[in-house]
Amino acid sequence: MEEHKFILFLFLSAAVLVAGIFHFLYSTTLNPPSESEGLQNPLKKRGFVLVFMFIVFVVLLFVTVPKSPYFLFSNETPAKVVYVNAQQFAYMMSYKSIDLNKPEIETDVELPLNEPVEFRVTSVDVTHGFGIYNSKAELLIQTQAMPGYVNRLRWKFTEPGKYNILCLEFCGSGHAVMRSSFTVK
Ligand SMILES: [Cu+2]
Repeated sequence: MEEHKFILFLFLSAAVLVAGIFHFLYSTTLNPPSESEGLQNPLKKRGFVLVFMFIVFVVLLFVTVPKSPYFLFSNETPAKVVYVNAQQFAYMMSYKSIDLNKPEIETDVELPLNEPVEFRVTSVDVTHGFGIYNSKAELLIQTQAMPGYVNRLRWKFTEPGKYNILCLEFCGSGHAVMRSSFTVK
């Protein structure tokens, strides 16, 4: 919850900042500086705004990138690995790498509680999404399922129960019904 509030605060701050920048640019456009001032230093104020925006951007980058899912549990060994092949309009899941010629699909995937698990997600046709939702229908983590790439997604489930997987990329006529689930025990 705390993190949600922090993210909301971050978004609101960014919105206020952007509004302020727009207001500044708008007001300077309405009231251009006198000619002599303009000739002496035509871009000084806007240059300052650009530098300021660049600094804000770099600071936000440094604050948010370490929190991105790519580094989640990167120094831990996953207790279980699940291979996921997305395909219009379903997910194949297995504890072993999936051989498309004779796939061995797990119909009831079970994952351990409070231990890091890893999903290795790819697609066999078009780009799909792979979003994991808890029992309250809150999105916990997500990645894309892309043909030709394997995206690794690590997570530690702290509540037992059923989790739903939904596609988050519009992938065709059956997109809305593309879903799966697994259990955490
Ligand atoms: Cu889809």
